[in-house]
Parts: sequence; C-alpha cells; structure tokens
Amino acid sequence: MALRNYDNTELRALDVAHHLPAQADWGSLAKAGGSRVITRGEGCYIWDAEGHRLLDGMAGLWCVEIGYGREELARAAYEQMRELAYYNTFFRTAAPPTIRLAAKVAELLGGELGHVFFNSSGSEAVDTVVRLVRRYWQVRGESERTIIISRNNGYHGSTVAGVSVGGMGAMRAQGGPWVPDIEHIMQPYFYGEGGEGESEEAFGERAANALEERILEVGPQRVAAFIGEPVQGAGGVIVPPAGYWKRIEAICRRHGILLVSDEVICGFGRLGAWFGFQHFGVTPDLVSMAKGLSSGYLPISAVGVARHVVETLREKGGDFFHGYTYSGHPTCAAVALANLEIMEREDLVRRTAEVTAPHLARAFASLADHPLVGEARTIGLLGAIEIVADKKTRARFGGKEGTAGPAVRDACIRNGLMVRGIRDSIVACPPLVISGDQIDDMTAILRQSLDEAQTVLTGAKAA
Ligand code: PXG
Repeated sequence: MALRNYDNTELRALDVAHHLPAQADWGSLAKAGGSRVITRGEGCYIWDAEGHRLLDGMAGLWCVEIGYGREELARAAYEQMRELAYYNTFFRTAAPPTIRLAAKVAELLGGELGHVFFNSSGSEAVDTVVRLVRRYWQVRGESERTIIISRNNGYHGSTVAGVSVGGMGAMRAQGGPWVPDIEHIMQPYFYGEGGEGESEEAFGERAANALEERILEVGPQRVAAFIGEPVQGAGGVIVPPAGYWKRIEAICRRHGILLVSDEVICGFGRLGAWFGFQHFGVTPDLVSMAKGLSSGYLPISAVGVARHVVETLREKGGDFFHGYTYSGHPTCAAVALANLEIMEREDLVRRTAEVTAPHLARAFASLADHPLVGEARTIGLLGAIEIVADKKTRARFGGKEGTAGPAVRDACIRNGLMVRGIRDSIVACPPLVISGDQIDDMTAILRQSLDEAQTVLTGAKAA
C-alpha cells in the first residue's frame, strides 16, 4: 500500500483552528501547537506525521486487540458496505451480520447470558444497562428499585449516564446534576487505600462488604443493580484482591439485585479469558462491552443480557422504548465478526493467558527495584507502575499526585512508547498480538524513561 504524505504543519494549524479533541486542556494544547498527528498503524506500532514510530503500549485506547492494518477487517467492511452498508433494528428488522454477531457474542459469554443488545460506544452500552435494569424492575412490579451502586474511581463512560454511574471525581466536578439514585462505594485499591497493617485479603473483604453496608443503608428493596469493572482500567488498572468478586456476587445474590460486569476494557481476552467475569469466576446478569469487540476498527458496543431478564421483559414488558440509529449496524457487526474470527484463529485469548501475560508479569516485576517504582502490578495484558518519591511512605512527588505520572509518560513517548499516565501511575494495555520481544522493548523503554524522569523529578544526576 502506498503511504500518503501529510503536511504536518498544515494539519496541526487546522487542528488548533477547528478541532476540539477528547479529554484535553484545549488552552494548553492550542498553545503547544495542536495535537500529535498519528498517520499510520501496523501491528503493534503507530507512526506520527513526523515519521516517529511508537510502540503502542495502549492498544489505541485499550481496544486494538489484533493490532493495526488487518486487511481482513477492511475487506469485511468493504463487502458489507457494498451489499448493505446500513440498516436499522427498529422496524422488526435485522441484518445477517448483526444476528450472527449476537449469536457469537452469546456463545463467548456462555451460560445464561444468551441475548445481546447493540450500541455504538461503551458509554451507550452503560446507558442501555441503566435503562434495562430500571425497566426490568418496573416490569417485575418493583418500580421502587431504581438505585444503581457503583464505585469511586470506576469509569463507565462520558455520557450523562456514564458520568453519573462512574466514580471519576474530576469528571463529576464538571457539571451535574447527574442522574439520580446512583450510589458510590469504595474501590478495591489495596496499594492506595489498604490500611496500616491490613492484609490484602482483609482489605478485599472490607471493600466488598462496603456494598452490603450501602445496600442495607439505602434499603435492599430500593436497589436495582451493582455495576463494576472486573479490573478498573481508566482508574489506573486497579486489580481487586482475590476473593473480592466472589464476595460481591454473593452479596448481590443475597439481596436479589442484578450484577453488571462492565467489560468494556476487560472483555475479549484482556485478562486471558474471553471476559473478566470468567477470570474471576462470577456470573453477572448483564455485561457491557465495546472496544475489543471490533478491536476499535469500527465503533460498536453491546450489552449481554441473561435469559431470566429477557424472559421477564418478553412475557410482560411489551415494547421497550430504547435503541439507537446505529444499534446493530451491519458494517460494524461484520467487522466485529471478522475481528473475533481472527482472535479465535490466532488463539489470542489462550496465548494471552499462557504466554504473553506471564511474560508481562515477569517484565513488570523486573521494574520493581527501580527507585521510583512503588509497585509494578499486572493482570493479563494490563499493567500499572505506581511512581513514588518514597517507597516506604508511598509519598508522591511534589506532595500530591499528578506530577510524576505525566513526566514519565512524556519521557516514554519521546523514547518511542505510547502509554498512559493516570495520576502517578503509568498504565499499559498493549495489543493482544504483542510479542515477547516487544514486551521486552516496552519494559526497556519504561526503565529508561523512569531514569530520565528521576533526574528531572529529584534533580539527581543520571546514573
Ligand atoms: N466502561 C468502561 C469500563 C470503559 O473503560 C467506557 C465504559 C465508555 O466507553 P466509550 O466507548 O464510550 O468511551 C469505557 C471507556 C482512559 C479512557 O482515560 C478510558 C475509556 C475511554 C476513554 C478514555 O483511560 N474507557
């Protein structure tokens, strides 16, 4: 394929003049001369308009599981567009790839999760969850069950419902009022919130018990559902202690409330199982998913729904007045099917569990001796490095979070690795097709960047 030439100067000027990018300080970005222009992707690498190659340690934005430049997905989109680019699911209609994708996703979900509702983004999937669970309880004749419980520092999207359900303080501080009847409990963040002398196991129990305490506080008959990410991604790769999810599930069952697993990041192999709930051995009633469903090639998301929920709605629900123009978009569905075919053919989920996740775990563990590293943790192909000024007290540089993370992230990007800085951690989420050598490259760049940032942060001389 011939590479196109881009005029970086012109594009950056147009970017400043007209484009408002996501989650950015528009003022400082304009002063800096606009966005970095990314022009190409191949495998686990992306290139910017100046020709710099970056190893993509974030799989785009936690989504490009099969890597960039896959001809098969382009072909699937092309062929579907020629045959039937678009049709909707409002008129008691559905297109072949939409129906097939629902069946495929149901197969991967397994067990009771036999039905699938489509949307375009993870945020929309979470909106669908909110509407579905409230409607479900209405139909069951328990319309006082409206409360949805989620967690501080959980991420569930950027729409009004997404921010309402989410527990991102900075997002929630910008606006509101948010959707009512959402309750937030503590997150299972042992490194950041574990008590003095408290074991990880005891902390996990305390964090899960917070759900039961809140249920009892607001009244069990008022609670519709609990929603959580198996591992919090945007919150900084927060890995819950062993036993946490089993306990959460038991609490939900005890009080008859629906359990929702938000698998937008953990779904499709990230933890070495098709879904995060399978990794943790629990059985949710609803599952939201997006990103890895199409490896980000086209926007598509879904909500998996248990048969008992669907049966209630089928028997007594009548019309459910919910859906989007692009629900079940045939071209997006065809691309998602091609993506899942590749994941199965290349055995990416098993490969993650048996080969690359253990490799990443060893590689990150090797960083633990660095003076700046308070903790380096991984689960599946997710990793986080907690940067601290003092390993013992876990004090952060500058006395508060948010100085060291950006410094290390910027160094990584300069050194050819795209990662994300979240507060004072560096998180990684490489494509599932990453090789062992590429994991080693990533780790070497992380170490070098930590060294460089140390010089800046401490004023120390580089070794
Ligand atoms: N739920 C979860 C668990 C997510 O991670 C969403 C819902 C929303 O998906 P959409 O497709 O509407 O973006 C997400 C998305 C970050 C970052 O800063 C994370 C996400 C999106 C954007 C930025 O790490 N996750």
